[in-house]
Amino acid sequence: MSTAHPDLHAFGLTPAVTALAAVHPSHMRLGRVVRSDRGMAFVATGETLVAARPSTRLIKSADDGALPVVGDWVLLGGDESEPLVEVVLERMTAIMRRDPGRSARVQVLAANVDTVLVTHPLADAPNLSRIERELALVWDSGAQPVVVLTKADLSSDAGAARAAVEGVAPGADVHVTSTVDHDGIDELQEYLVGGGTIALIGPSGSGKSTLVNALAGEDIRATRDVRLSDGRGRHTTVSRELIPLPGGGLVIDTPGLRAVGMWDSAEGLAQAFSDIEEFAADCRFRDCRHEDEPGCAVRDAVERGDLPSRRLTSFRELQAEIAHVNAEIDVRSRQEKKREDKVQARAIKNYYKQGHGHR
Ligand SMILES: Nc1nc2c(ncn2[C@@H]2O[C@H](COP(=O)(O)OP(=O)(O)OP(=O)(O)O)[C@@H](O)[C@H]2O)c(=O)[nH]1
Ligand SMILES: [Mg+2]
Ligand SMILES: [Zn+2]
Repeated sequence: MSTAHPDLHAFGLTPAVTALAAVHPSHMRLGRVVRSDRGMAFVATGETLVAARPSTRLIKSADDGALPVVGDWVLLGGDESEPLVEVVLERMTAIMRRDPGRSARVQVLAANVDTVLVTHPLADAPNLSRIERELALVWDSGAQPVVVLTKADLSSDAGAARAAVEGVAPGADVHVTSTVDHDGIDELQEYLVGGGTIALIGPSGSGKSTLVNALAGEDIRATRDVRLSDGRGRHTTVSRELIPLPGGGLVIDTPGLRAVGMWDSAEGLAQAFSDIEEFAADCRFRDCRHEDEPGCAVRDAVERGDLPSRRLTSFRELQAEIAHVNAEIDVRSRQEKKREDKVQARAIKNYYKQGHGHR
């Protein structure tokens, strides 16, 4: 059984994690990834911070997206001079998007997060489609999404903006904050009670790092300089990082996301659009696409004014995107299978060429 250092509790250690670690050989050290950078994982063991690479065995056995990411619980082997991540323990939750750099690949943004603060600024009217997309991604991760509308001090009608966002966020709490007036921050502390891990996602400049500082009660993260804050697309935060907070609980601050491509997240979509799913239960056909089928309860709801038509449009767009990515995943796995078959066929051929076999 792997033994855990007592100080790992500050990094969110739970009995469930201890149990997952217990089935592995005891010489390996348990730790949590606080940052992952170009293949190197920085792992808190409770005593110290270890920079470790994934072992060759882990790289070979790991599926797409299974290498260590921030928030992962891992087991370390190797030696002093070359520590290695030997095992990534099964994730309780994983926030995944389509890898913006490689087609038909997944990128895991963070693991083992309990609550995700989907952070959007109120300086302009909230971007509802973007919020819906991020909510689908978070629901799919298994973590609980919460919407945080920031910069209320810059909004002319924060109440109206909040109501609009509530309409696209069934099942998620919506908070309104201002770090200038210190409004709405205390309510967010409740998500840290019990030592949970929260993560912040959202566009660059939405005030994620500023919120982290407000929650910490001290400036532990660099935020964008107000005097320079006009530049678009400049990311102040450049890496995803897990930080234990002085008052308990942990937070993962992330760089602003430019693109949020859906992954294979049909379940998350259904949860993010549970209002549509409820209407759909009354559609005449079980596989109704809510397009031109007769007896469609979803289109009826739109006609009655019970469901905004933009909501149905977003749902369809995200659904189509997920179908597209699934088709790409299929093509890729077929190609990979073909390649594997070829390699195997060649190996068998060589085997016989070398005079083995009974022919
Ligand atoms: N007026 C006002 N400004 C805020 C508020 N919260 C954050 N800001 C400002 O918004 C700017 C961006 O804040 P950051 O916390 O750096 O934003 P971020 O989301 O971490 O950005 P990235 O790290 O680039 O993803 C900074 O100039 C903050 O001072 C707020 O409640 N009100
Ligand atoms: Mg930041
Ligand atoms: Zn229908």
